[in-house]
Amino acid sequence: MRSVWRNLSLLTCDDARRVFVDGAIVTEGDTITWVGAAKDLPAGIAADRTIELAGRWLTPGLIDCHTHIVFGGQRAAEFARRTAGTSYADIAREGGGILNTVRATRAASVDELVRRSEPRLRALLQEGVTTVEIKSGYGLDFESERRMLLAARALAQRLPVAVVTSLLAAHAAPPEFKGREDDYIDLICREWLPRFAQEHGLIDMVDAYCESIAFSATQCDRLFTAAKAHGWPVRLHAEQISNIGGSRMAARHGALACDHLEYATEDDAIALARAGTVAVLLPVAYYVLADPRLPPLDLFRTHRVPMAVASDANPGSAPGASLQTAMNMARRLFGMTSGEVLDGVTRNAARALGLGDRLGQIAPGFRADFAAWSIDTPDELGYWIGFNPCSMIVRGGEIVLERDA
Ligand code: DI6
Ligand code: FE
Repeated sequence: MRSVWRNLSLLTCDDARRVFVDGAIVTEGDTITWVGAAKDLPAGIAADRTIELAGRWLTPGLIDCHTHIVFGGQRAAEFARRTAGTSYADIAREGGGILNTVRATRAASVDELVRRSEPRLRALLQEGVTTVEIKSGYGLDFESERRMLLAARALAQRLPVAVVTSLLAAHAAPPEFKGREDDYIDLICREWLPRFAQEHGLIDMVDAYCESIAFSATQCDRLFTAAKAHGWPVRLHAEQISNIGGSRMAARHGALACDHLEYATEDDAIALARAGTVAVLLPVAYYVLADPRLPPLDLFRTHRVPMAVASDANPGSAPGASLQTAMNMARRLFGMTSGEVLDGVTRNAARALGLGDRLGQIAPGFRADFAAWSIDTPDELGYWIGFNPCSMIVRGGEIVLERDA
């Protein structure tokens, strides 16, 4: 089916960041075949259908490249303690925090996890998100991690969103391994990875939490070596509340992404740039944890580290599920421009998932995933708070959602 999309303005997010105020797109099935100014549409193009967008702005479908939306329970009581002054790290050391969510997640079946998580995924979809990364990491035993990943895959069957999964078994040491982090990493490497590898298509990449309250760079290094031996790309939560060398280690592994990075240094930025690793910025977690330190945006700019922005949706440091909130916070709290933020939720987010040659740009050969916006100017992306101007979502060349905006 050949479709012509017209009467629209276009932010392509392609390599030249082209903008067409009166633009047009041609798609064949699920793929974009032509993009340009409406006046340049090839004459005599035999379209099966023409879709008129009433002057709306079109961007690539947004990509939320870092979420933890599959989990059981909630942590509102901890939020109350944190707003009263107890730190995130102190609660984690007491056995709360991530381990609190682990208890609720272990108690949930796949169906329950899907039921609890589906509204969160729907909220992201309505904001224009067509691809979302979902991590495990609240199971911390083989079967519970597997249930989380099965729930993530099941969600992709229920809603028109592409799901990319990350195994985050190295999120925290489970209670059974308290103080025996090395043994836990060995177990993941020796037993879990080979078992997951047999279940083709369950895991797309391997992630870890490299932090003083979680795993050391050496432990994450071991995990990455094992993961890569099975052919999985790797990425890392690094330098969120301290700097223990995670991002440099990840860069040595050619990691797709390094996430958080509040405590990254200039050497870290140089290493990430050389490796082509995407810096994934998570302003909602920065805001919720009332972080004392900003990620070094100017160093990332100077050294040309590609930057993405994600929701980090999770029950602890980023409760909720809103990429648009993250986009607003990236502008207000991190001083990113609207263009940097848009790149961060499209082309660079795709790259953070290893999908940069097929997703995140409106360009020939890319998948026809679009979000249409009822806005006057692109500067409105990441401007509104708690108001959603997304009015149509197209996935693989088909309109999958329309809403008043
Ligand atoms: N960093 C985060 O921001 C989340 N995980 C991580 O490694 C927080 C997860 C949580 O608090 O439940
Ligand atoms: Fe996270």
